[in-house]
Amino acid sequence: MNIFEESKKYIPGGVNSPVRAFGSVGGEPVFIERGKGSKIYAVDGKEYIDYVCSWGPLIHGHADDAIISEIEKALKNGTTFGAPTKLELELAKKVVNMVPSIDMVRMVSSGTEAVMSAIRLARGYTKRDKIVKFEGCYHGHSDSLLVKAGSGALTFNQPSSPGVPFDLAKYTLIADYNDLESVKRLFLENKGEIACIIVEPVAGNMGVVLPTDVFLQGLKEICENEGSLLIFDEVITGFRLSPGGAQEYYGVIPHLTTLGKILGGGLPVGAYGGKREIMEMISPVGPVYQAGTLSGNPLAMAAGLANLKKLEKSFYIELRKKSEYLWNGFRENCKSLGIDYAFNSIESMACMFFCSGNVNSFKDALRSDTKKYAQFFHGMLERGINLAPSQFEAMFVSSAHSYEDLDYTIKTHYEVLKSIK
Ligand code: KE4
Repeated sequence: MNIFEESKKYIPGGVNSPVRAFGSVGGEPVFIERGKGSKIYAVDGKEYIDYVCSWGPLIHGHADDAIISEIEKALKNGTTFGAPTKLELELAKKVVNMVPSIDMVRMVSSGTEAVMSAIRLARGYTKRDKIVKFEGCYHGHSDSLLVKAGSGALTFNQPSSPGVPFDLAKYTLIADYNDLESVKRLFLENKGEIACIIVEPVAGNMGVVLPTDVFLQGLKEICENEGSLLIFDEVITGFRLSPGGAQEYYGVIPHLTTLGKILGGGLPVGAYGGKREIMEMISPVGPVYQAGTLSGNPLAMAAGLANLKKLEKSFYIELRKKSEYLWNGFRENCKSLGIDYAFNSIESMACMFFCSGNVNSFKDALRSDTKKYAQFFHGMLERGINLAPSQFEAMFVSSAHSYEDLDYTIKTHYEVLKSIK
């Protein structure tokens, strides 16, 4: 019996997060033994150039020396105390210093926990229950965010998973990404009842979809006019697009921001933060409750600090050069093969959709031929390139990717596209 078969006996689907099971691309997942730099190595020793980067955290690549040594240093003092430490203060100060919207920040242990807490805070602060999210955006698996647009006949939206109470789902309103009119309609229909809008400022869970020039600022203005809070879910874009994430990149400052992934340098960390007046509603200062046994634990704080300390402006200039080199290589390949697949990229994150035309919305993204993507995915994997096992994800470049890696990837991208044309 192979590892995957055995894992399926003890772990649902053999994985601890569904997307890893290769459900949407078919085949069996590769079990990884170790990683270093831009590479990961399977249990059978096979080497892959990795563009999943653990779904975003590893902007410096796998087992970065500086991050490992800071974790080792912290480890010698113990793993967790359940009491405040200086490391938490240092990382909090670093986040406040880097992220424009954040005066105060609370550490948690995942992006889901950060979003769940930020939603509760927005509801507590505004004394309103309804929230607005966008179809195609993913914000982790807390109940209020596992909601999908109800079919026409239904008055209310529906849970997108069993186990989410129908009565809870009706407080989650669904708008269309990049469509301000769809948001305005919801505010008209739910006057004075909406606590917040939560949005991925660059969508990374429907593939990569960029905001239009007016979208983010438009959301901010709606929230300001309606007394609601704008939450940027920057679990992916935070520290990815610039030191201050998408809000610095686009110059639109939300009321609250959720963070994760890069913040933890590869260890479990999430965070939410924002204006002091709002954050002081959080226990023990204010009445909105939130807590966590391992929140701010020293190992994760040490990893996060080591990660963020290397994120100077010059880092992004270098990373952008490498990323654009790869994205241009992909675009050239499509041109010379006479293929007009949509390709969305921003800085070091991108997605190629297996459909023609532009992809500026979730509806556009759904036009993609996911079977073709599956063929492409396996073609690249066979040739030693690890991409997300789903069309509706992003690929990431890290500072550890060499130009040799990028050249090999561009060459292989051409070969695989040609073979499945
Ligand atoms: P976690 O709870 O998985 O740390 O974060 C949830 C989350 C919140 N917000 C955004 C914008 C996110 O992208 C995520 C999680 N991202 C997915 C991949 N797109 C994680 C991979 C997985 O689910 O295994």
